[in-house]
Amino acid sequence: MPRLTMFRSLLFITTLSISLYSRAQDVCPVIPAPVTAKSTNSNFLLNDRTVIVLQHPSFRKEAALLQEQLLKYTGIRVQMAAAGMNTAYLSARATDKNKFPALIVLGKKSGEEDAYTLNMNEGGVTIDAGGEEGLVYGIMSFVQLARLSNPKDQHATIAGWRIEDRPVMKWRGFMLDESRHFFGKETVKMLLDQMALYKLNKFHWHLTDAPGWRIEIRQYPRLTLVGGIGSSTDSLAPAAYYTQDEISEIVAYAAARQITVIPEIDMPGHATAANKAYPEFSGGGTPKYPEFTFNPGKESTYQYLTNILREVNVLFPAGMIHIGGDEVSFGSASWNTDVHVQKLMKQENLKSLVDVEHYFIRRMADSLQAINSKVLGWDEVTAAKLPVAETIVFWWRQERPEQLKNALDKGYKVVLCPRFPFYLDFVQDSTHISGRRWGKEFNPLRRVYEFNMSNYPEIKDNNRSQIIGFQANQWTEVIKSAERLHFMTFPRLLAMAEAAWSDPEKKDFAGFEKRLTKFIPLLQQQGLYVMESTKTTPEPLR
Ligand code: TNX
Repeated sequence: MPRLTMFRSLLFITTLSISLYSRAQDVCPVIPAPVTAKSTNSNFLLNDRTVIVLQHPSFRKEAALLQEQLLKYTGIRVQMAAAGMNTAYLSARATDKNKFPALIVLGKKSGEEDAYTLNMNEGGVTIDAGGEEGLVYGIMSFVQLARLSNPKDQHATIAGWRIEDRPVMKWRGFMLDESRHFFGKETVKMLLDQMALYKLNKFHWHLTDAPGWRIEIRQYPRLTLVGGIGSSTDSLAPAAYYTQDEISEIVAYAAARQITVIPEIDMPGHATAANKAYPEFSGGGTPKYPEFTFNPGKESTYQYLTNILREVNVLFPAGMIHIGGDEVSFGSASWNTDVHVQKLMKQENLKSLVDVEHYFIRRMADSLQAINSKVLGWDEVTAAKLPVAETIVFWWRQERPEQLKNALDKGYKVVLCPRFPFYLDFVQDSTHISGRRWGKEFNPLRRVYEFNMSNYPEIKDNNRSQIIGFQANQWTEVIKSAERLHFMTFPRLLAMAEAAWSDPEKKDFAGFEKRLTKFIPLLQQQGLYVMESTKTTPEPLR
């Protein structure tokens, strides 16, 4: 090879490897991808001498969360700084590293509650946030970076980043159905831990449905003692439910992680379990869906359900209750022959069963308004003439885009959770056996990740602000074991988290997949059974 050519190719290889190297350094591994992240070309050493400094007294709870998360995930025991210690130490430390421990400084900055800045270098880490929400998000980014640095023996050398971040969508939700199968509080706490790590902030808890009623109501104890018996796969399974103390424990656990818990008490359909316990309020059903509805024709039903909602509202400080409203037609044919419903129809001049359904939903919405609770419902409630400012509609029927359009035209706020791609009970791979499909369609990781509002012609510049966020729903008719629950939820929930948090313009599936490979072992370390590849991870069938 002539000398010049050799020199050129050497130069080429060197430049190529330098640029590949610096490109690798430029990609911040955090999921969901931050708005901006720049390497600080420095390492932060985290160890047992690291201390946390509070620059704002209201951040004490978050400091405790940071300590707890670092201990849980890295084994490192950081302490709160002794009184009087402050950022002046940072410069003192710069001159004498051995004398002063590195600091993590938690501070406040102006701007949105959920925005944060994370700045890491040799001297220390600062997390500045608009409010408690943003601070927790900054903490979670830092905890992710700490975990990804392979901490060992109470030491972690963490590559430094300067991150400016805030979410695109305000509602980043996950729904769990515990009526079909009951998983219990340890599983729920594990899910809340994962939600927090990936900055999801709304846990929608589907607590009642046909197979079982899962929340203790003191005024009506048979709801759980009788209605709690059974599941989708075993009608005689012993009563399983959450006591009110357990509900409060979980609500507090979520709150510490900036997650709001929204209970769902499904009505007037999906009520079979409740009707087993209190048959006097049943409106009947059909042969396929027996005792499926509450009775909208009896005045006593409204009092009963209002009493239940009043008790539920005390347990959940969210100030919002989801009252379902879905698939009432599965069982409402029985209303045609119910004397109470027939009387109501005459009295209120209701022309059809759907009119009755909407009348019922409106009455329950009135009850919620009277206790200052927002009304949340599936997209069936769109036509019920609910108070626009107090209602959130969950669009789930992807085959009915007109429901999304109606909801937007009427001015409702909307959470997008269409079956495609946000129903996690659909299989994620063509080879999988257990789980839902719709014809040939299902929900692979890529489809969840690539969800983009701009693909929906119903969503336009003038109504986009009504879309408050996205939500993944986990229905559990054929999910019985924790192992299968993990398998069906992860890693797709991380893809949903990034779709909801990050800038849709900057999404890149190949890049996401690459970052995800580093997180799979972290999920596994938490005891989660997660699909790495269809070849290496057998599908748990139940
Ligand atoms: C529809 S989504 C339902 C659920 C089922 C789910 C199964 C919704 C409001 N209703 O009751 O579990 O499909 O994918």
